Amino acid sequence: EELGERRAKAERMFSLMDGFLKNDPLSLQKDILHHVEYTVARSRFSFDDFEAYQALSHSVRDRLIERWHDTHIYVKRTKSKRLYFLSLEFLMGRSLSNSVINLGIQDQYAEALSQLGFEFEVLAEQEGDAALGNGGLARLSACQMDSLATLDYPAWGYGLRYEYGLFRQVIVDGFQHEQPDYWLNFGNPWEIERIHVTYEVKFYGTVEEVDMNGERHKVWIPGETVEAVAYDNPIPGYGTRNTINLRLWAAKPSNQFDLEAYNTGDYINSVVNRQRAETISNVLYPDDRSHQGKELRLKQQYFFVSASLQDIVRRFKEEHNSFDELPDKVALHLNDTHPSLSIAEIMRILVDEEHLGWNKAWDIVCKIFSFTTHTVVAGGLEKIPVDLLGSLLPRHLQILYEINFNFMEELKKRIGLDYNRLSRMSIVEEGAVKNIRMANLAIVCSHTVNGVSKLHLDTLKTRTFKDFYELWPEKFQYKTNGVTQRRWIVVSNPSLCALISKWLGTEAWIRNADLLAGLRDHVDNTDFHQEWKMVKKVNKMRLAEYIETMSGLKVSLDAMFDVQVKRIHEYKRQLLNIFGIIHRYDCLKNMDKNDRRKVVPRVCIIGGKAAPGYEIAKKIIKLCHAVAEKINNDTDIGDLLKLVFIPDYNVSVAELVIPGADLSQHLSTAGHEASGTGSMKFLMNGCLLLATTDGSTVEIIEEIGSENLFLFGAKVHEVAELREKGSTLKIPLQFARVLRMVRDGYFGYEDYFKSLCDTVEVGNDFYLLGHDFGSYVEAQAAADKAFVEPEKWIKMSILSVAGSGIFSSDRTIQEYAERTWKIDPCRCPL
Ligand code: F58
Repeated sequence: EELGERRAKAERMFSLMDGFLKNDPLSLQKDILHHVEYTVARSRFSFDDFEAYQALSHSVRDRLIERWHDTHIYVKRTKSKRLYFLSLEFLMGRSLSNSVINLGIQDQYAEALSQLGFEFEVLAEQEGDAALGNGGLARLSACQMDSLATLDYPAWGYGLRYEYGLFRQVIVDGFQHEQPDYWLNFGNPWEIERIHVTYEVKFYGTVEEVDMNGERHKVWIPGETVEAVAYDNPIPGYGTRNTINLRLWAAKPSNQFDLEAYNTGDYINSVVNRQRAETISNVLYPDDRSHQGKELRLKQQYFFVSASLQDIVRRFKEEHNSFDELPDKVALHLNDTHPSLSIAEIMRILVDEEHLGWNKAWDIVCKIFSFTTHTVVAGGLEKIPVDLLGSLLPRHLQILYEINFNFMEELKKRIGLDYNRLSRMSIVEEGAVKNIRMANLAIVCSHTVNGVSKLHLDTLKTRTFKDFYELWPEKFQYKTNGVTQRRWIVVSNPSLCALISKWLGTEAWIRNADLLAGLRDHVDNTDFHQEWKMVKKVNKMRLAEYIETMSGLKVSLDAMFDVQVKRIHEYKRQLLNIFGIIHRYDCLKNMDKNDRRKVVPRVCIIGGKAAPGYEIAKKIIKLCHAVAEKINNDTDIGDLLKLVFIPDYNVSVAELVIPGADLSQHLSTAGHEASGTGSMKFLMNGCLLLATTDGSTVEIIEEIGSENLFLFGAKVHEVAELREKGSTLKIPLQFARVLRMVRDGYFGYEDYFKSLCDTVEVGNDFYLLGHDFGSYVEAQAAADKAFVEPEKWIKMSILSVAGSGIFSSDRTIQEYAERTWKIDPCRCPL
């Protein structure tokens, strides 16, 4: 009887639903107008571009939700093993164009809008960036989510919904200033607030032992409770119905009242205190190096970990009866050490709440975690002071001590009483301040430890994690990073996308980037060359217009557009670039008219943010402006050399800058960039690279051949020895001359630049700018030479794109899925 009633109800619901939403232009128009009137609450007869964008994105969101529901139901029904990708940072950028393209309805939307008197591209510009991350690591997470969805993997991302994303960079008089990025000001149509998906997250308090059914159990009596609310962000795959979820947590005051405060009449204070809870997810830490020892940061980490694991365990228990099945059904990935508290938290859940024995719980936990590190230097690894951790998470500290005790016992059996090594490998660092070493924890518990490039894995094995590699060589792997061609070609470079599809005779490369290799067949075709050249020109025009609107500077399209965009960091050596530009300027000034005619004109473009507390990085930005001021106003030089700093570099700016670049620079001192992903985006856009043999460049060379890029600088194996030589190292005269110009105030601000100059002075030049300068200038000269042979340049450019297929994040994700997570695709049927 009950079944009959349920069936009748279901039939009625289906009859009320008009199937799926329709995607023909007329239906899209109706939907957009519906949202103008009822969601945005404007009159359908009068709405502006921003309101049109809002209505448009709501109509896209409706379509995402349909697929997202279907995917979720399907994965649940098939009981597939799921991957949970835990990351404190996701740099998603804009969503509109990407979603519409992945849904495969961009043409229909463009037509629908044009009939309403709007242009899709103009509306897309209305969207702000979701900048919930710092740099490479965070953008990598975003690319990987796109690939997980596209490849039909049953995966969810988990992260934090910061109310303030990465700061906006404003330049005043050449100095960087930071402004808050309150990105939710105008609403966020891409998220779905789940007011009923909430979990309590606890902090502080004490641990007590109690008797339960004749056994002793540890019970954590927390001192503060905060509520985590889920916000879901559908991530559509391309060429598939699969749409996965990125669940971001926001902190809200808990519903548990502080009764005492209320009863004693301290109502106002108690409400104010509750409000403090929200600060946990308020702001992204803007440091791309470390934020060690900060309580709020630790709170963020645990808040995120606790909410995510409660959610994951709840879902698991709904579908399965025994935790023995956990390793077959769940893979947890630690994107860097930031989510490593998950290890202690899941042990706490299994032992304290689910009452599994310690050994059984540990056995399960060691089968579910994998870990990727994005750092090179051991000094950059995350540590948490024991005192801080013990006060915020007393039970977790006990668990960490127990994990470490067991590990140390096992280690002694394996390596004997080598106390130096034992102390290096211990999860607890002894010393004046005791610390928990998060990387050691992650390695001990993970079944796989991943580097992000081939070279990076070598570094991990021989330096950063040498002790661990010798103990567990089988755990260590590398998965070279990748970027999604959907965002970095299809969305951001539509003309190149069309050209590639035309010459390959297929769009299949958008799902299978290996097919880009087919472009090699046309590398000598002059018609192809002509079209290739036109595409670059269109993109350069777009970039030139942007530069002019932003800075008022007119740049010549005949010049080589030479770009370095990334976070500002000493090891990334933007200073080497600026010194190179000063040298070029100096040479030009000393040339006669005839020689000047032979010079290749350049527009040098630099962009990137400096961490707010990173003084030297901020000075590099100022130097760039000071040099630009001098050069750009020198009428004697004219179009032969221009220098532009692009402020507030973010994903959207990257989408504009990268397609317009002729040459891009990747100058890290060898051995310092774990991988680098910017280079891959430039490569895919047919921009030639000028680079050191570092990070993933090693593999780029393998793919395209060293003759198709401009290499320079010390090799990884030479760096240590060069550093030892210190002040006896031979430095080119040109370098000394440029340094002197800056020191002597040729660009002004000599006092301000003094400490910056000191960092590269002979004997103090840790990143070896002086040593590498000579070969850098030669590589630049080689680039100039190639640029004046357009045929040659275009061939190199085509071969760059043709060799970029392996740097698709689809390949990275497939490797992770097969070798690490052991998950299978689960394609939602139409
Ligand atoms: C970057 N790391 C690496 N960290 O520097 C880069 O070589 C690599 O390509 C990329 O990861 C992806 O693997 C990076 O971006 C951060 O931003 C951290 C944020 C949190 C604090 C510590 C640095």
